[in-house]
This record gives sequence, structure tokens and C-alpha cells, in this order.
Amino acid sequence: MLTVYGCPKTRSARVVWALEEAGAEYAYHKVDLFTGAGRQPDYLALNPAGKVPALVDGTLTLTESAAICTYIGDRFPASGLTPQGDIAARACYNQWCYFALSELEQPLWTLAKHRFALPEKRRVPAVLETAQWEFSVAARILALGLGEREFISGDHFSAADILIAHTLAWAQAFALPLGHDNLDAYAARLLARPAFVRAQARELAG
Ligand SMILES: N[C@@H](CCC(=O)N[C@@H](CS)C(=O)NCC(=O)O)C(=O)O
Repeated sequence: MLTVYGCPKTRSARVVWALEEAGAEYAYHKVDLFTGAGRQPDYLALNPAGKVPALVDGTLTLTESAAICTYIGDRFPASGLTPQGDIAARACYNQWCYFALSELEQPLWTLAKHRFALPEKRRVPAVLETAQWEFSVAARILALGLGEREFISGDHFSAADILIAHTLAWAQAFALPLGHDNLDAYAARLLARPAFVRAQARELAG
């Protein structure tokens, strides 16, 4: 049995979404970040960073959302969440996963950290405007890469779409315009997938 450690409205949504797409059986353990559960010794023993998501599968513990989503795709290959056996397709998939984390998500994380996540004395309001601009730069590259295609990598849904669509939902929650019609349509389409809707309900139910 796989166990996800997560908290609603965080990056654990990506992992629960991937599990729902894969039709996997899993247990969900809520780590309430807002009451300090991530800093309790039992959770720090699992993830010394005190962050979510984490996934435990037998003796394996993983703590990075992109690595976890990729693992779920490989663990449940029939899900089609990760390209199997075609190294070029896998490289394109990897490229968009890395883009999601290093380019698209980073400005949003900067906004979150300097608006509320960091201790007040560490926040630098002057970076907020630059972070918004950086997001618009990354969104433009994403819009060019997506073009008129339905999915970001290859011709079917993959875990790269999970990482990117979740990040676009994050931008929308911050009231940042995606700035491109194809991104608006892509986000609306992917965030309406039944597996994402189920994932949100599962996290809220704890
Ligand atoms: N790179 C990590 C980032 C994980 C992360 O920062 N998670 C946030 C929630 S979205 C968290 O747990 N923050 C709690 C903290 O920083 O103490 C991933 O993608 O899994």
C-alpha cells in the first residue's frame, strides 16, 4: 500500500492527482502544515525538510513532487503517466517536468515566500514585482511550447501535465493572468479532469 503525506492546497495535490489518474490504491495521511504538524519529530523523521508531499511505498520514501509523480507513472505503467521505452519521448517528458519546477513554479514560490511563507523578517517586498514578471516570461515559453496541442509532451496526458497544470492553478489562485489563450484553455481542460476533482475531494476529506 502506498501512503501519501499531504496537506490540502499544497503540492501534494500533484501526487494525489497522479495516484487518482493511475487508479492506484493509497492511504492519505494529512500533515496539517498550518498547525505545525510538519515540524513534529515523527514527520521530520520521514522528511527532514518538514515539507509535503512525501510518498512511502514499502521501504522507499520519496519527498519531491516531480520525482513522486514520475515514480507513480513508472510504478503503474498502464496509466501512461510516464513514457516507457522511448528515450526521446522520456527526454521531452523530463524537459517539461524540469521546466515546471525550475522556471514556471519558481517565481510563484518566490511570491508565496515573500508574501506569507517566510518569517516576516526574511520577506523582501521589493522582489514581488520581479517575480510576477518572471512568471510572465516562463508562461510565454510554455505557451510557445504548447502551441495548439492538447498535452505538453507527446500526444497524451502525462505527469508533466499534472505538474504544469497544478502550477497554472497556483498562478490563478494568486490572481496572476496566464496571459495566453492556449494556456487558459489548457488549464481549464486539465483541471476539469475527473481524477483532479477526485484528488481535491480526497485531500479535503483528509
Ligand atoms: N520541491 C518540493 C517543495 C515542497 C514544498 O515546499 N512544500 C510546501 C507545501 S506546497 C511545504 O511543505 N511547506 C512547508 C514548509 O516549508 O515548512 C516539491 O516539489 O515537493
